[in-house]
Amino acid sequence: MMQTQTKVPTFDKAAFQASVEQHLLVTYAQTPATATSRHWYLAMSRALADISTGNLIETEQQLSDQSCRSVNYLSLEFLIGRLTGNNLISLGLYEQVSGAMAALGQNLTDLLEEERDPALGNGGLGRLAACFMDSLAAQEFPAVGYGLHYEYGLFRQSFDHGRQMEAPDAWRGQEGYPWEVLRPELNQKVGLYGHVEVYTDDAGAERRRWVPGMQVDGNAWDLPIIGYQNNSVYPLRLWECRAPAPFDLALFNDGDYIAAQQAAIQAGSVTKVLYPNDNHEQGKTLRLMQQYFHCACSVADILRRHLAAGHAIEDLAKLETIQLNDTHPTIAIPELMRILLDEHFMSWDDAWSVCNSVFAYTNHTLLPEALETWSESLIANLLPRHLEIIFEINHRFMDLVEAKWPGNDEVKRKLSVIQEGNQRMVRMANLCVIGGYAVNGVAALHSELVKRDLFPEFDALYPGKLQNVTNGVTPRRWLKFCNPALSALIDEKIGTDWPAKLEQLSSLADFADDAEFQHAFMAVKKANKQRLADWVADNMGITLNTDAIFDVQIKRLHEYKRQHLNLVHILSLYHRLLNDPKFDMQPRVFIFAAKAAPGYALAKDIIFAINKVADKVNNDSRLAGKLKVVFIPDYRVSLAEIIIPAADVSEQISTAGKEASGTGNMKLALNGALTVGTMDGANVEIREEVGDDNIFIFGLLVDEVMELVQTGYQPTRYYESDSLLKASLDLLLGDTFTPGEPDALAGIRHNLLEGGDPYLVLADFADYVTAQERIDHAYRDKAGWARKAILNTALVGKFSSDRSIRDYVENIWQLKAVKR
Ligand code: GL5
Repeated sequence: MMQTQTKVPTFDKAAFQASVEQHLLVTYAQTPATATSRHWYLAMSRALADISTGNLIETEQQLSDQSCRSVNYLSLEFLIGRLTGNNLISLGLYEQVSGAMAALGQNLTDLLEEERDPALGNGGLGRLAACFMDSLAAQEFPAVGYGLHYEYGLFRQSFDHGRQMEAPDAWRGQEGYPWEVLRPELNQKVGLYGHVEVYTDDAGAERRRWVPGMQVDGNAWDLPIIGYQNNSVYPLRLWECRAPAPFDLALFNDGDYIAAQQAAIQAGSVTKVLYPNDNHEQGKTLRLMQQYFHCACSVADILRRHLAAGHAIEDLAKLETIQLNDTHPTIAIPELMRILLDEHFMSWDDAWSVCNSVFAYTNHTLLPEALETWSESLIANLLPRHLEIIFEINHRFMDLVEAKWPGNDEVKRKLSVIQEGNQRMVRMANLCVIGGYAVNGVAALHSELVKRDLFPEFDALYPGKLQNVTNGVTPRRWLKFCNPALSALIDEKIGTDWPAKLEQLSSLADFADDAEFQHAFMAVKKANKQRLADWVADNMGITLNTDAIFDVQIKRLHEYKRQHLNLVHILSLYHRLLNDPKFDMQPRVFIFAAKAAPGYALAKDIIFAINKVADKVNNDSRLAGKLKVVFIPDYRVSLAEIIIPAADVSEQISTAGKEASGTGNMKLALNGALTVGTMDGANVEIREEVGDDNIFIFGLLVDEVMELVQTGYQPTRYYESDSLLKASLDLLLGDTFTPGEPDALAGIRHNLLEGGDPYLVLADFADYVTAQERIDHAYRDKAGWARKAILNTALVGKFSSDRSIRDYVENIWQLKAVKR
C-alpha cells in the first residue's frame, strides 16, 4: 500500500524515560518504588505535554509572524474527553511510548485508564467543539478555541435504587491536570455591574463609557490541540475567574474572615461549575456572568494578538473571524462594539461593519426552550453599556425592517431583538443573525427548517446568510483510537491514510461481500462486544451474552430523544415473550447510558423506570436470557469509546424535526452499527450515504408531525386501538417492576396518555415495532448483517469533522492552511 509521508517527531526513548522519572520525582515527589499507576500516568503525560507545549509556542509564533488569518471558536463547552491516549496518536508516538513505559514496568493501557475525563460540556454541542478543534489542527487551519476553565465539570452520576444521584466532578484531581499550562502573561481584567458615564473628549465630542462596579481577573489555561502527525499545536484557551486580590487584608486583620474573602468567593463562583443543561436555557444571573466573562476575556485576547502583531484595528476582519457556538457567546457582539466605540473611538458605522464581518453563528437547535433570552433588567444591571449598544443595534435594524416591510408591525415584533411583554427580554439568536455575516444549521434538514420555520424573514432580508454545514466527528478518536482492532483491519485492506482522509473508507465497500473479510469484521465486533461485556460484568455485576444483538442508545436523556419509546418497545417484547407462545426473537441486550439534567423530573423518572425494568427482566428466568437491559452509569466520553465499537444497533429515534443533527449517530455507523432511526437530523444524510437497505427508517416525517399536532393529536386513540401498545403501557401500572411500590412508574404512562404525549411516542410506536422486527429478521442472516455493517463503516466518510471544517473554511471562514 502507498503511504503518504507524515511528520512525526523523532523519539529518543532514553530521554523520554528520563523525563518521566524526572516528573515523577520533581512534580509528584515519587520514586519508581513509591509511585502508583496514577503517578506514572501523571508523570508520563507531563513528559508528553513538555513536547506539545514547545510546539504550541512555536506554532503560535509562526502564525503571528506570517500574519495568518485564524478562526476563533467561542464555546461555553468543550467536551474534550481524555487527552493522553489521543495525543499519543496525534503525536505518532503511541507504539514508542508504550514500549518506553513497558521498559519502566508500566502497561500503557492501564495508565491511560487513570485519566479522568475532562467533562467540560454537556453533550453533542460540546463534543462537536472538541471534534472541530481536532480537525482544525489536523488540517492546519489556524485556530484558537476559547472556553471556560470550570472547576467542576458535568456532574458524576450514580444510581441509588435506580434513581439518579449527582456528585461534583473534580476533573483536575488534587494534582492538577497534566496537559494544562497556565499562561499568566495572557491574563485579562473583566468588569461587571456599575454604570455608564457621559463625558466630553478633548475634541469636544460627547462620549459614553462604562464604569464597572466590580472587577475580576481572567486567568488563561492552555490545553494543547495536537494536529494529527503534523507538529502543529493550537491552543484551547480556558478562562478561569479569580478575584484580583485573594482577600482584603484590612478586614482579615480585623478578624472579619468571611467579609475579607467575599470578593474571592464571588469571583471564584463564576467558573466554579458547568451548567448541566443540554438543549435548555435557565436564565440565571451567574450563567450570564459566565457568558460575559468568557466573551470579555476571549475578545480581549483576540484583540491583543491582533494588535501585538502590528495590525490596525480596522483590519480585524481581515485576520480574524469569530465563530459563536450557539447563542451562548452572543454577548461578544456588543462587547466588541463597546471596545471599538468606547476604547478605539471608531464611528458606529465603522465599528458595525467590522463586527458584521467578524462574527458567524451556528444554530444547534430549534427547541423553543433552548433559544436563549435574557431579561432586559438583568442585562441592565450587570452590563449597562452593553444594553445601550443592543438597543442601538436594534433601533437601526428596525429601520432596515421598516424599509423592507413598510408599516408591518407584526414582522417588526417578530424580528426585534427585544421581545415585548411583562418583562422585556433580549433574544440572543436574533442578535446573532443581525450581528454576524453567516448563520449555519448543523445538518441539511435542520438548516432547511431554520430557514423555513425559525427565521424565514431573516432569510428574505439577508439572502444567502443562512447556510448549512453538516456536523462531523473526528475519525482519530472515534475510530482509530477507540476501535484499534477495526482500525488495524482497515489498515490491512486500504492502507493507513484514512484517519486523515475518511472518504477513502469507501473502498472497503469492495469487500462487503467477501466472506473472509466479513468474518474478520464480525470477529472484531465480537471482541469489542466482549470488551464491553467485561466492563459491565466488572462494574455492574451483570453478565451479557455477546451473541445477542447489542442495541445501544447513548445520549443525554431528553423527552425529544425518546428513550421512553425504546422503553415501551422493551416492555412490548417482555409482554410478548411471556404471553405469546408463538413469539420468538433474537436475544437482545438493550444498552442505555445518559445523564438527565438534575432539575428535569420526567427525564429522571425515565432513568428510574429503565433501571427498574432492567432489574426485573435481567432476573426473570422465564425469558431464557432473550432480553437484557443495562443502564450504564456516569456516561462520558471514555465510556462512549467502549460502547460504540461494541454496538450492533444504533438507536436514533427522536421525533422528526427535533434533533438538529446528532453526532452519536455518525460515530456508531462509522463503527459498523446499523441505525434504527427517524427521518431527523443527520439520519437523513446517513441514509443517503449508506442506502435504504443498510438502515432501518421508521416514523412520521417532519411535516406529518406538524400536521398531526395541528389537527389535534390524541394519544389515547393509539392506546385504545393497539392492543400491544396498551398492554405495554399498562405494565407501567402496578408493581411488576417496583415490588412493594405500586404505580411508581405510572408517571411516564400518565405523561403519554393524559399529558398529551408532546413528542408523539404513541404515534410512532407501531412503526417502530415493525422496524425492530426487520432488525431481528436481518440479524438472523449472518452474512447479510455483516455486509450491512461493513457498508455502514465504508460509506459514512462524509461525516468526518475534517469535511465539516473544510465546509466552514470554504463557505464561511475563508482560511488558508498553514503548514509547519
Ligand atoms: C445539539 C443538538 O441537540 C444535536 O442534535 C447536535 O448534533 C449538536 C451539535 O450540533 O447540538 N444542540 C445542543 O444544545 N446540544 C446538542 O447536542 O447539546
